Parts: sequence; structure tokens; C-alpha cells
Amino acid sequence: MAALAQYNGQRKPGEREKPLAKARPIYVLNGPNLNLLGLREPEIYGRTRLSDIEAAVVARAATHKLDVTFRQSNHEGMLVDWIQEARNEASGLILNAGAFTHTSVAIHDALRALDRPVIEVHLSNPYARESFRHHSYVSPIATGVICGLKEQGYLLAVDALAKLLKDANA
Ligand code: CA2
Repeated sequence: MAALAQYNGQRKPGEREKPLAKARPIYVLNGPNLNLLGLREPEIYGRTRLSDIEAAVVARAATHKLDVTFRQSNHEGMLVDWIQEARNEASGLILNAGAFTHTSVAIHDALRALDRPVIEVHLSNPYARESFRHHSYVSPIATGVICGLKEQGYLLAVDALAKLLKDANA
């Protein structure tokens, strides 16, 4: 009977609770030139620095008890490597692939292999801009897309991802 109780996950008197496995962080990946945020073109991208967005995202994720891995790269292959890493290390992905959104079949293919919820984020609204920004290689793979809301879009993406992960684990 004792063995059965253990099998059912019940603790015996005096037995210590096993620590819960730590939840995987959400990955927030940022593409080329986003390191320049707040330094140029504030009328399009806002005045907030990427480091400020990171701090706000970490704080918002903490309200959902989620950890964050926040990164930026100007290199397509680096982003592909991180998306591949996310397959084992992340619970979900928020991706602003920058200009690679409109060009990268490699990022598209890496996302296809990622069996995790993906929220595509853009600070600006690409559909209100040049026609070359109207196509996204990310959108067909994304669970959801948020654009045009500047840095607030990242925080809405955290909330959306938290809800998707909660519902998936319910
Ligand atoms: O609106 C977005 O978040 C974009 O992903 C930003 C990309 C652009 O290529 C996409 O079409 C839309 C560009 C990021 C460049 O960020 C800069 C920030 C300050 C100064 C210059 C570039």
C-alpha cells in the first residue's frame, strides 16, 4: 500500500517535498538594428532603448512567474541558432526579427521546427509602411502577431504568451 501511495505522488509522513522542476524561460529574440532603438528614428520606433524594453519585459513576465531570456543579434545565423536552442530551452518565443522578418527563409524554417507558441512583435506597423515590409516570413508560423504599438507590444506579447502557456498546462 505504501508503494502505491508513493506511486500516486503522495508523500509519506516526514518525507520532504521534492522541489518542482523549474519552468523554462520565455525567449525574447530581437533582430538586426534593434540595438539602435532610442538612438535614431524615434518617430517610427519610439524613444525607448532596447535595454528599457528588456527591463519592462522581465518585470511583466515576473507578474506571471515567468523567467525571460532576452537577446538581440544583427546576424541571421545567430537568430537561427537561438530559435533552435529554444526547442529545448524555452517555453515560448516572442520574436521581433527586424528586417529579417521580410527576407529570411532560414528563420521561417527554424520556426517551423519549433514546437512552442510564437508571438511575432513589431514596434512599428509594417503594413502602414513601404510595400517591402508587407510580407512576413514569420507570420505564417506565429501563434499571434502584434504590431504598431511600440514597446507596449512586447508587454502584450508577454501577457498573451503567459495565457497560452497557462491554458496549455491546465
Ligand atoms: O517595427 C519593427 O519592430 C520592425 O521589426 C523594425 C525593423 C524593420 O525592418 C521592420 O520592418 C519592422 C527595423 C529595426 C531597426 O531599428 C532601428 C531603430 C533605430 C534606428 C534605426 C533602426
